[in-house]
Amino acid sequence: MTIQWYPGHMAKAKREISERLKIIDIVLEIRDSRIPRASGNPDLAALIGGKTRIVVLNKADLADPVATEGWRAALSRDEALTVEADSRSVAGLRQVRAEASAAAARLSERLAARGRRPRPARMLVVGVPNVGKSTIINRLAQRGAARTADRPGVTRGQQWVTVGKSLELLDTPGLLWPRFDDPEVGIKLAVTSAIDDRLTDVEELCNWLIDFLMRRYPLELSSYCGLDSLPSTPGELIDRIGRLRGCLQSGDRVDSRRAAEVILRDFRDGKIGRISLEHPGDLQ
Ligand SMILES: Nc1nc2c(ncn2[C@@H]2O[C@H](COP(=O)(O)OP(=O)(O)OP(=O)(O)O)[C@@H](O)[C@H]2O)c(=O)[nH]1
Ligand SMILES: [Mg+2]
Repeated sequence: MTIQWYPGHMAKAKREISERLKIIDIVLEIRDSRIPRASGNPDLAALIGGKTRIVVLNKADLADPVATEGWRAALSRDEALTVEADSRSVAGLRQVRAEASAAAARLSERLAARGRRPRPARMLVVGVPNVGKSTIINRLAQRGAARTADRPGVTRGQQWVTVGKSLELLDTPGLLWPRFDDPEVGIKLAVTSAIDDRLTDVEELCNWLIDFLMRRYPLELSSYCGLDSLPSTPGELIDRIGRLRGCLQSGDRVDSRRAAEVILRDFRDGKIGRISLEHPGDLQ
């Protein structure tokens, strides 16, 4: 998961995805519901061209449901059919499965209308690191239950798994590089664990997160730290939380690095609440 996106890596990932796309009909683009913009890819639409694209807002269980519904509506209107998912459960992927099957059915109707031989639609899963690509592939494929034979003639040795009657899933995901047009994108990806903590400054991430929560989710933040009123700066609040959680070093001082790690972990586990770091209205 530790990936530094140098231009060379990006070019390679782009080539790999373009290569795989040649035989693909449907692209399942996985985004993180907490950051639907930052976890999107600026070049994907152009790479996909006229193929069917379905955007999945995954980890919806961790995001603010009002924001997610707003994103779902906005993205469905402006970009591509968008559904939300919680891929930890079968039920959480029901909508994804239904839309993918519907897209496959439309493809076979189109083939039939053109007098072509019907065949299963082929789907590829793509997304930024750690967004849930493998979890979704395993769940859609019900791994082990319905694996199709390797078909080197068509796919040069790639593994396909069947999903329903008329859909096949390529069982290796395509890794997307993030957007680079906005410096906050990197911070948001790191806060939601799409970038390894060893490559970032956890104290800076925590400061950014607490500052955001103080402005946008003060009630959730108050109840998380058990305080009726919040101090005026992120630094003071992190200090308070560090003290409450026993993140202390010699001289009874708060170990700010440990405090940052605890706070980030709690956020990622959903313990601060269902929080979205991007809201559809923010862009207007
Ligand atoms: N809460 C929650 N966690 C999820 C969801 N989907 C996946 N996860 C968790 O997110 C982590 C990453 O999931 P993966 O499926 O490995 O993600 P990936 O995109 O394949 O990651 P890479 O292969 O590293 O790029 C795992 O700990 C999953 O259990 C979801 O809908 N909700
Ligand atoms: Mg994976």
